[in-house]
Amino acid sequence: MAKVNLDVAVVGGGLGGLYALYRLRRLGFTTRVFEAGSGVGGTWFWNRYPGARCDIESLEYSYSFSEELQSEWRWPERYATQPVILQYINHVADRFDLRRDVELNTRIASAVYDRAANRWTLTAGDGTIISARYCVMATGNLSTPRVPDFKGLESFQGKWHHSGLWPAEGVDFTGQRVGVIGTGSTAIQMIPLIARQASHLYVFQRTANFSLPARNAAMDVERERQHKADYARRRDEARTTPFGVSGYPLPTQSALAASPEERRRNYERLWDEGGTIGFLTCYNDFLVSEEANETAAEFVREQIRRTVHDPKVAELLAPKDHPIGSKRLCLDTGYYETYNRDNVTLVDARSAPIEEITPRGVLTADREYELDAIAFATGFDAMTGALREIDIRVEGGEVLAEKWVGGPLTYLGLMSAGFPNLFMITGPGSPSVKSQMIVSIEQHVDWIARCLDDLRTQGLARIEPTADAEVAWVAHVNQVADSTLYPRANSWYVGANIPGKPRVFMPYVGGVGAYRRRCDEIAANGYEGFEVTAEGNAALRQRTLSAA
Ligand code: N01
Repeated sequence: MAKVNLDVAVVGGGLGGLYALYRLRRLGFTTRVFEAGSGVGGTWFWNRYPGARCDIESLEYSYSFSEELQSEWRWPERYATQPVILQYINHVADRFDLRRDVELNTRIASAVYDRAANRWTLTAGDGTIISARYCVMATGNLSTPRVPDFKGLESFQGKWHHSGLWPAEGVDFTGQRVGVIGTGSTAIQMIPLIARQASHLYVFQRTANFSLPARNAAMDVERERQHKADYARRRDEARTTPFGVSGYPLPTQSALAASPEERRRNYERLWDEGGTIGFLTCYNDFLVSEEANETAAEFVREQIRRTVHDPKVAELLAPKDHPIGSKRLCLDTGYYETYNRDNVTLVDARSAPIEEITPRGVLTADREYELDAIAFATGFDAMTGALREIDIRVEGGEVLAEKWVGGPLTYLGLMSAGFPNLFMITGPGSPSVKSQMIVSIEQHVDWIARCLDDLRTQGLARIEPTADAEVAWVAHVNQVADSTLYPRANSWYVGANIPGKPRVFMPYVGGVGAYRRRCDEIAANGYEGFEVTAEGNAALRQRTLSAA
């Protein structure tokens, strides 16, 4: 049984874990990454379904930590595909010599903290035991795929796949009758491509989602040149914006203060430009006032009605049960147009729900659909799923999954009280999924790196949030969310897609800029809200940690 001794164990070899390794190794901490997959890439390793691509422009959705990397890497399209992003991540792993400290095919099953020894012991599925002073969970927000508990799935005689565990060799649907279950971001990307291959495609829609056109295109070389020439300023700007994307500052104008003509012109311009962030930041009341929000929602419904020829299908596709943007806004290429094809049928799985999977296909309350293949685009146990799957506990103390039974409790989405030296990258309670993920990943890793460095410099060895600071932060996260329209939607942001999951709004929606400032202030104020202790008899030697 292999035993590994480290300063820092990082769980997860995606964008977060790799950057953590890069930063911590440069600070001289012995660090290793443990990754369940057979390759690096995390989300971009697993989600290989047709049409998978980023919905944030690649010039933004990329690491900023290396000037050479960001200026030299060429993105072929405005929005990179999954294979290109995976290639980029592999390039980063090679370029910064990260692979020698990445253990692939290693799924961490448990992480147990021993207070007396001040060490975490991680156990992998293959029996490897890792002892580390610090543990960084870079396990991702959307890394626990979820296939609904449909009766009869095992009896299905065709092939089925979940988008988040898609076969690396791809799936050929040529000439097949295919069912796609779900109409979230993933389904909206895969449907147009599967429709081109399948003899017939049935889309099982329970809830219609708002989707905006991507207007993807080959990278405009001049635009790329200008963006890169201005990279330093743009990256700085991104860090101060609500969603972590440059060019989209905090909006100041109210939609209700604009005239209907002015609003329409604005929405048309944004629709023609493509992308989601323009809509999300077009007016300061877009995500807080139902009336303001409805002006944009109705504009998008009109575009759907204009695009889809069959008025009944258009009406089914036009979302009416949640404010636009309160669920993840989807981005598509030819999604609504796909419903004009003769070989595509939209099945209303709201009025006639799926009852079971049969050997021949899908049985709804209405009828049976005979299928050769099913693609589950049914989402993930988001934000907490991956952490709850690992048995994280303190010897003789708390178990994280039990502590979070009523919803995740964290301070800043970085740590949870009672679990010393355990960090999360983009954990619940941080902007995470409500931001450009790489901006948030870099911010969390930089914060953790600075914290570990400060601890080491000052002879300290243990940090954990106080229960009071955590309670106050969780209250703040809820209060900010409650002042918006976000909680109105049955989204995975509130865990609504997992039966029995407590309904708690998980990401922090106060904005990337405001959040970063708070994290920096907290560190600068001697890690306010954290308890830090020296090695040895912690209770007697409690000290204040000051930021370097
Ligand atoms: O998952 P989802 P996703 N019967 O949870 C339906 C990110 N992402 O994989 O809404 C019938 O959004 C469910 O219906 P309902 C992005 O953050 C990013 O699409 O629960 N239907 C819904 O339609 C995104 O938000 C990119 O009524 C059932 C769908 O399945 C997140 O991943 C690309 C059902 C699940 O939608 C997750 O998106 C793709 C049932 N029993 C995804 N159970 C980028 O571009 C579930 N559904 C970066």
